[in-house]
Amino acid sequence: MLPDSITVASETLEIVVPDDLAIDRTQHLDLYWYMLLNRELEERLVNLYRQGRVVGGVYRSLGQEAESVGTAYALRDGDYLTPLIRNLGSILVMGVRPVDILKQYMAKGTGPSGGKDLNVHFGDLEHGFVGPVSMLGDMISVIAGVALAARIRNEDRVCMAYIGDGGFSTGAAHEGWNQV
Ligand SMILES: Cc1ncc(C[n+]2csc(CCOP(=O)(O)OP(=O)(O)O)c2C)c(N)n1
Repeated sequence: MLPDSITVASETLEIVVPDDLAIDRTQHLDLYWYMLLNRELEERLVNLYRQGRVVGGVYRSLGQEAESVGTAYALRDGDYLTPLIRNLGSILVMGVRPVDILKQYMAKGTGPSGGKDLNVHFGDLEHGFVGPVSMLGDMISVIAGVALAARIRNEDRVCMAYIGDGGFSTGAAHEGWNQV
């Protein structure tokens, strides 16, 4: 459960969660379960990488699991997200199976991209997961396009992309913000 207050630089701040935003015990456990799954799966991927069984790299989200899991968990059916390399937790929440993620990282022909691409570079639109391309920043424009399509069709959808400070500094990301 959330604490009632936190202390920052010797100042105590009260935490107030409006009733309609509060999450119940089952949801807390769900969130914790996904964060644990995120961590455990990444640990296994790192071990497989050390054994030379992962093609490409494993980008860790150690200590950042809550960011991926919490944001994806807040989406509804029909919303879309596009992850970055450290957002394995998000696609787990969207319903992608761990076994498919393992096959993808190991470039198996039976994996989601048929062994043609690596790590989180695959998509699953049925689960609201728009597959990312490698170029940092480019997915901001892509997700802006997905949001624009929803607006034109009068569909009530949240469309979410993740970005790091490196990606943030690309021209494509700024072109993307300006489309929204
Ligand atoms: C345009 C572009 N340049 C370089 C890369 C190689 N690359 C992949 S991840 C990465 C680091 C990304 O940093 P940041 O956006 O800050 O995300 P963080 O690592 O902090 O999660 C780089 C340079 C790339 N994919 N695209």
